[in-house]
Amino acid sequence: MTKQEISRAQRETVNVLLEENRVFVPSDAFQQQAIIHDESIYAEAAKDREAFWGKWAGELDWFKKWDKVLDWQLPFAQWFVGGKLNASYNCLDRHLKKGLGNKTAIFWEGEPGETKRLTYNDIYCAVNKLANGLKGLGVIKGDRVAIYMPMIPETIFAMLACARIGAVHTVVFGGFSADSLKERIKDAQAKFLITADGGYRKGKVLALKETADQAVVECPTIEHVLVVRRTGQDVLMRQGRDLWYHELVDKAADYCEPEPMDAEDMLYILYTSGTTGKPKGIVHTTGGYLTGVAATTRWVFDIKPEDIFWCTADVGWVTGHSYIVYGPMAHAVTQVMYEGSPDYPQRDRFWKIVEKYKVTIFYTAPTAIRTFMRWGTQWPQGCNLSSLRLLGSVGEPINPEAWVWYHQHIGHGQCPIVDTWWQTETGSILISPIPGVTVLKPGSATKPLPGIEAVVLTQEGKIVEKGGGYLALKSPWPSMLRGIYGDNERYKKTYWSRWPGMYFPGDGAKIDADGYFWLLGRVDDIMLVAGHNISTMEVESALVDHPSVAESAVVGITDEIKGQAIAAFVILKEGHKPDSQADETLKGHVAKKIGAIARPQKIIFTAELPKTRSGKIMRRLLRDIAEGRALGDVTTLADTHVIEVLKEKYQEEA
Ligand code: 6R9
Repeated sequence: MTKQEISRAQRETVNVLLEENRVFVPSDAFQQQAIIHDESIYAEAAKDREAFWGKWAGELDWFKKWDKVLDWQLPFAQWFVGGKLNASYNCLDRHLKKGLGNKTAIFWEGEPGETKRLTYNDIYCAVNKLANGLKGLGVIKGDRVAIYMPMIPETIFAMLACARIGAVHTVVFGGFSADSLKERIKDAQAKFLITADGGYRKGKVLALKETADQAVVECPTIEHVLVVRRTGQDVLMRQGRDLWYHELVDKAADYCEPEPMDAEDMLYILYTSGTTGKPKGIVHTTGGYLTGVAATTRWVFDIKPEDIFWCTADVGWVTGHSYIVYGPMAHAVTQVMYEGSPDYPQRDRFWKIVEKYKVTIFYTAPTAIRTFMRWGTQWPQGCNLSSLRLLGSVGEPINPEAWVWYHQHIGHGQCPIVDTWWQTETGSILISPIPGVTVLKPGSATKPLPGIEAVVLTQEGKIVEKGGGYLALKSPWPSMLRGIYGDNERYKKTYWSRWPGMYFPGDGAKIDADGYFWLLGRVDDIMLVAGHNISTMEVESALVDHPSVAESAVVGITDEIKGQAIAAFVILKEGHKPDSQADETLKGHVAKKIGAIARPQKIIFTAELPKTRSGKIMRRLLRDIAEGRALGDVTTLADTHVIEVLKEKYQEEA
């Protein structure tokens, strides 16, 4: 469905339908100013996909143009074969050459409240010096450098400095444990580690260097540890191995020639969030990845030179890589970077930041939106959010209830919301609205972007025209992963073995009569209750639809009669009591919304849910708890305390 298909007369009814969670038409004003404002881009891409991607690759600066757009030896793709470029050059040098050196790149705010404004010139200088410093320590093209840092500008400098000299960065989220860090350093055989003395989170000081030390003792490949002074806390510096960042860059020369990288040279390895099993080192290369993130930054976020963009993700997550560092910086965007948590010192910190910097485009995760809903509207209401013109969501399916709340209370009923589906593996957004073109449906990521061929398949691999099934991608795209680091077999088996020639992302999806995609979460999470497939996400969405529920996580537990029964972990909104009446009400509510088959057998009220740092619920752990098993891998869990509390609670109620 396109805007053109909805007549003006219809449009009024259509906007009323928003109440019923149906559709939202982009306003004429938004459409007129949008970079992409007509749908011909889809047809152009479909007509000749390679030419189309070639055109978007051409928006980057290349030292040498490619000879061939795509070499596809299923499942191994090479994009822009023979082309040479450098990611740091594309994010910095080329802007300076156009006279944008004094443009603000980053408004940074530390959790305790200090601020920094960094221009593209500032970042260019910092990156060049660090690049020279790293070179001086013996880092060469192809070496892996691990980065374990808080959300401070030096994290971006470190990534771009690696890119400048052709070293491969592997960023490990600063909240991960010593074990997670160790596992990733070992898998990547990293020679260098860049970290900080500490960082701030929820008013506390994290002991990053101490954790890094514990990890590095067991990592013989690490030659040097570079330490940024952030908090000034005491840290132990091991002689010969550890160096202060500021001492290294102070001595370094001002200019470092960017390494001409082959389009297919590795840019980074990023370990997936690991909601299931052992983390995989996802490999991204230079030319295709940059093309994908740069193009989607324009299409989806409609970013223009005067925008103030804020992506709240951590840099240690793929969203931070693609939509803080490489996508926005390739376009000389001005953005906000915030170090800490949304409730420090109060629950309006995010809105205070939006107000202060006049953020125009805001990109966050459903888990955060549901938390804001739970905290209540008084927090955003107390701030001026009128600068916002576009909102985004990523990380999980956004339930219609949260979508509408986000639209009304953050987007003052005006901002389109782009629900962006993608993965660490896909590198850039693949299914999403283009806000000046697409009619939105709350809860749907809408349609595959131009140049992306997504389908919904049955288990047997037949295309589903309308209905539920498995999401798959029919053809390669530039920013796709090039493999799992050091494990081609696992790459083939995980992503390419389900149906011939198709990429399987592991997600379930529904397609509706308008060809809109509704993501249903990981297929591992789909429950089989008395012979019916029920997605955890649908039951969660039904629960959150009830006015008393803030958030929920649903899992299937073994049931002798039905095969699986449904257990729901529920967080109530403030002011609601978790009693037996609430229990009955909610069970009845789900039965009414979806059908008796989906009625939860058990509801467990809780104050928190176990999540990864990027906000995904770790259902695997909830299943373990609900079935009384020993807990599996918890290294990617954000807060291990949550699990202990939940276990006690479940045992109490069982
Ligand atoms: C970017 C990111 C990927 C998985 C993905 C899917 C879920 C992400 C979503 C979404 C529904 C969206 N996911 N965005 N589900 N709607 N808009 O999250 O990467 O951490 O690798 O996770 O997240 O299940 O397969 P990553």
